[in-house]
Amino acid sequence: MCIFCKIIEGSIPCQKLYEDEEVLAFHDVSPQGPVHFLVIPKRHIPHILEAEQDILGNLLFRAQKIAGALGCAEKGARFVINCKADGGQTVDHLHIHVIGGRPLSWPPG
Ligand code: DGP
Repeated sequence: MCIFCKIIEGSIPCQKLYEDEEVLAFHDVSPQGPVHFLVIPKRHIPHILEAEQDILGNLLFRAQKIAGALGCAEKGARFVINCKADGGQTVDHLHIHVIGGRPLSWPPG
């Protein structure tokens, strides 16, 4: 079982921000800014490449709502989905990163 599935089942703790039938959001264990949380599907979908339209919409909509609730509406934030090796994905369970609370540089290295 992957690490995010263990978080979903509760065997690994997380700082939960939001949960419904399909989606879980929690703070990243290694924050890259004052705000850094992850939004994941409860169903194990390894990469964005396998995800269907409805769940992608739900994840992104929830990321948007939580970012606003955490104070990112005025100055914005970075919404990122890493995919496989070239994308820098280290946990093979689809997740959206939302990083905010400070200015971020572009492009990534
Ligand atoms: P990525 O490189 O896109 O696959 O990012 C994976 C992220 O997951 C990384 O920012 C750290 C985070 N992460 C890994 N393990 C855990 C964990 O056990 N708990 C939490 N809250 N975050 C984790």
